[in-house]
Amino acid sequence: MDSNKAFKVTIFESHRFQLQPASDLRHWLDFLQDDNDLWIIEDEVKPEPDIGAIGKAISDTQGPAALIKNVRGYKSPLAIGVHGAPRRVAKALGLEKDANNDQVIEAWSRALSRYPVKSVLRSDGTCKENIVKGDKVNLFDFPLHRLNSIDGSFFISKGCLISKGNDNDIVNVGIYRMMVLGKNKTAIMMQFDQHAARHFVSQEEKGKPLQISVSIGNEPVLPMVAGAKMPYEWSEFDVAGAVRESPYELTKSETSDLPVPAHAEIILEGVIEPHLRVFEGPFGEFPGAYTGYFYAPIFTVKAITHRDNPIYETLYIGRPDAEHHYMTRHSKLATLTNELRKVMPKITRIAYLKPYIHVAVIQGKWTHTGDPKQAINLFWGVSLGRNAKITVCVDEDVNPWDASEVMWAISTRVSSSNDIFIMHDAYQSLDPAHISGVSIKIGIDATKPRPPYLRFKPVDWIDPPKGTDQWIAKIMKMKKENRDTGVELNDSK
Ligand SMILES: Cc1cc2nc3c(=O)[nH]c(=O)nc-3n(C[C@H](O)[C@H](O)[C@H](O)COP(=O)(O)O)c2cc1C
Ligand SMILES: [Mn+2]
Repeated sequence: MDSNKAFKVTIFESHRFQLQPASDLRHWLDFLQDDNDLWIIEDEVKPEPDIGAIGKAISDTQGPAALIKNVRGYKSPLAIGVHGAPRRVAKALGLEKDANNDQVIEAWSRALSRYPVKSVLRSDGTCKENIVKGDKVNLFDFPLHRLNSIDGSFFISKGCLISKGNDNDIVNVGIYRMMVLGKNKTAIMMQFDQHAARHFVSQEEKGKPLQISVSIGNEPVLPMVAGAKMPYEWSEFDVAGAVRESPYELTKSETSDLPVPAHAEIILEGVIEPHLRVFEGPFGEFPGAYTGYFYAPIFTVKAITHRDNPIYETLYIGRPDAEHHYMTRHSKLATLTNELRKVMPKITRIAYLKPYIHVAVIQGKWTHTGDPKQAINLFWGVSLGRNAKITVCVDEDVNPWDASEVMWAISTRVSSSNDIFIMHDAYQSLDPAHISGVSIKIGIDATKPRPPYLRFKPVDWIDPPKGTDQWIAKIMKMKKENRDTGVELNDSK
């Protein structure tokens, strides 16, 4: 690992790591190497199908992260699988490698309660070691590839997109797939309710382009935050600072005022043009199927800055569970739990069953028979609740992370068809069962039956007052005798 020596900055011992998170990707790879969790591939690797196949193999086996030093036809090394195993996600949070799901979520909850740890703006940054502008911009300088064989072009899959709509907006960071259209152009697929999409639409309505920067090759916390959903008013940089318990170091972009991670491997800068769209796709997505075409806006890259010998980072996306499921499931659950508990404090835990993200389980200290249904409807209405197609509610004696316990609850506590309900016309543009972008959600109340305790009797139907029939007969008789009663009687009687 000769040239890799150049990457070495400091080596942390595991116990110190909790105090000093990795400052950049190289630093993190060094730590993984020392922890026997990095696979350095010296042999030449073909961009296709090897990069995708290596990423898929790491996700399937929860193997080590890979640093591929020699991609055929390219100069830059490539990292894949950095978040491709649960133990690396735990380590990136400064936890023990065998931390369980509840411990990881607890760590996220503590981190979110520390928000904000304000980022700091430096005048310099290693991401500026090389600055390429204008005609010299060439995305093909980096080892682009298709992860899956029917992908419509090369996709940049692990870029953290930084944007700010109006002046008073916060700086947002989110992960968005970018389909390469040429040496300085990509399409960007943004589902309409995403924060970057809001920024874009706010500018497009004024006929203005949206300035963006995209950070590729980051220390491991930022992608976990950028791929989850934080409140709109929060900056993901200040969340990453809260997770790391140290301010995120940023520096200014070359072509705009947007801040970017000072020690990222590669930064792409440019604009998303207003009122311009292109067909984007197909792309092998996280449910394990290709999405068709989207009509997506276009990113024109005006400048690229990068470190010397930049490491291009990517991840494998495909049939679950893959790297991005490991990377974001806990951060997503921590924010979802926060959102739901604000309305329903009786919710105790929220979990995903394998395959992660598609099946969610909400555990609660329910007191009213309608509580679980309300919780499921809430879940469907908040940020990334839409990702789960099936949502199950369970009681406190069921471990929501254990599929067999959840199945037991379903088979013994679902008491009638009322306990299984469907929301039609749900938004989920990536559901392969509903390529139109209109999906369904299935809710299952697998909790013990409880009385609707606010009523004194289960059902209180209103009976007609005593004697009503006799008065009806009287009126009918008057009608028959053609006497004007001032009352229209129902002809069918
Ligand atoms: C690897 C990966 C790729 C993603 N690609 C997209 C994408 O192409 N379009 C999209 O709308 N969301 C995509 N997401 C989901 C968003 O990153 C996620 O919903 C996030 O909350 C968006 O953040 P924001 O709303 O703060 O911008 C992706 C997530 C990951 C982890
Ligand atoms: Mn956001």
